[in-house]
Amino acid sequence: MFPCDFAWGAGTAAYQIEGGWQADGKGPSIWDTFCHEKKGRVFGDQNGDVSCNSYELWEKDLECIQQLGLTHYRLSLSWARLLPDGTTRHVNQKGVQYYNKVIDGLLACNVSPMVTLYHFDLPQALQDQGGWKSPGIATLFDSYAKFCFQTFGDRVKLWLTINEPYVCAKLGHEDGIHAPGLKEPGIAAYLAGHNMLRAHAMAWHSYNSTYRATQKGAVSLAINSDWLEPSRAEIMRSAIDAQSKKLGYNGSSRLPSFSKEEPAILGTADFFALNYYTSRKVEPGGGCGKALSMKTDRDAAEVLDPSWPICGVSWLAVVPYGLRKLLKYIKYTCNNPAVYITENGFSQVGPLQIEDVQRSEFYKDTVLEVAKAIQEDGVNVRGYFAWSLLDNFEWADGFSVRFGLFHVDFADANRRRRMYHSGREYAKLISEYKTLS
Ligand code: GBH
Repeated sequence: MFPCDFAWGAGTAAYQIEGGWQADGKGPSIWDTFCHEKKGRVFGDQNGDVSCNSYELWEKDLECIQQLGLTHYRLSLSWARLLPDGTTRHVNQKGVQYYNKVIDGLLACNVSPMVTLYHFDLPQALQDQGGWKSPGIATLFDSYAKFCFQTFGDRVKLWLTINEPYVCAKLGHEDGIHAPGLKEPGIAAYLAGHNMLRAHAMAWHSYNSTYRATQKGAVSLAINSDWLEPSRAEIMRSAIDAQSKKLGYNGSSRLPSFSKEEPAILGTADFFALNYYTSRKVEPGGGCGKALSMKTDRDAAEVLDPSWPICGVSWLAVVPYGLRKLLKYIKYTCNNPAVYITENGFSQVGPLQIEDVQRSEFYKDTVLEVAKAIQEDGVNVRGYFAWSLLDNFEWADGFSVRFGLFHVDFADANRRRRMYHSGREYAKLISEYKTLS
């Protein structure tokens, strides 16, 4: 049913789990600043200063990974831990040692790492120079990426450059609810997103020309997508330009154009990395706003189907079948790529529920949908990564929203990890499907 080399994984991100925000020479990131600078941004004014303390308790995470029987583990590197001011002028050797320890630890247990270079945590020093809005960021990211390929690429074979450029651009630069907290609707997110794609493409080309022959890995970027049905054909540039005209914006197109002089962006994904959480019904309309914004440009309204249960956070309607539909859509619109589902999960809020039966059912249902996508629709799915290995710092929701397969006691100095029922269920699914493949 699943190919025998199918990747069974779980994921995390540096800022969400590591803590050690000032340990051993790490530089500050925009999330350190975002949480510390001002009250009212994050639930309970919490922050990731310590979080799961994976910087010190990494061995505990490895035990969790082994208990689940994972074949793969997705982690992200903290740019500012490796390069405190964001540039290769100064390398923090303690940071290099930390990630070497993690990667070697995984490999020693026969677990393959999938490494994300950027999961929302830009070095503050680079934000001070304009961050993702500044064109020069692409070259700086490329240098960081090359440094990582050079340092870890002998052992890491699956790379993701940037996690969810859309989310990072919109929440960080349009809505202001993620770091760097900018609220510049209709303009900054397009610029930031544009530069993220340029940065990704540069890094892919660097890998392709310098490292691929010897390291033999694959590089992509993680795209978050809901399943939207039915969708209405919409060409991004014409939609944005039409709204500019309607609202009397006379500058040049708010959606930057890619230059022919720069490395091509088309073709810079060796596989499709999909983060899928939820679905929406979509209806025309929503573009009648009076001000420039991505919502106005998009001119579509999202509606929840009342039959879809909401779990934990309000945005998460549980729709496992949407994943299968999306996989099929990707197969036909993207020329049948290899697909890794790099994130998928179910959250809990409120009182602790170690026997999380609903989430266990969710994983069972979802993995079945993936099986059907492979078997009945012929989608080339290569792996599935549950989000997340551990309860962690859930960005603006702080520690109030729990996505882990392991419960983490944030009141305990040792941040005790404890497997949820859903962790047991996922481990069971993995071992059963492994015997069938
Ligand atoms: C992922 O994004 C992130 O990659 C991961 O770090 C995170 O822990 C995980 O989701 C769970 O949230 O607050 O109503 O404006 C998934 C895409 C996009 C889903 C933003 C939630 C916020 C909606 N996310 N969205 S709202």
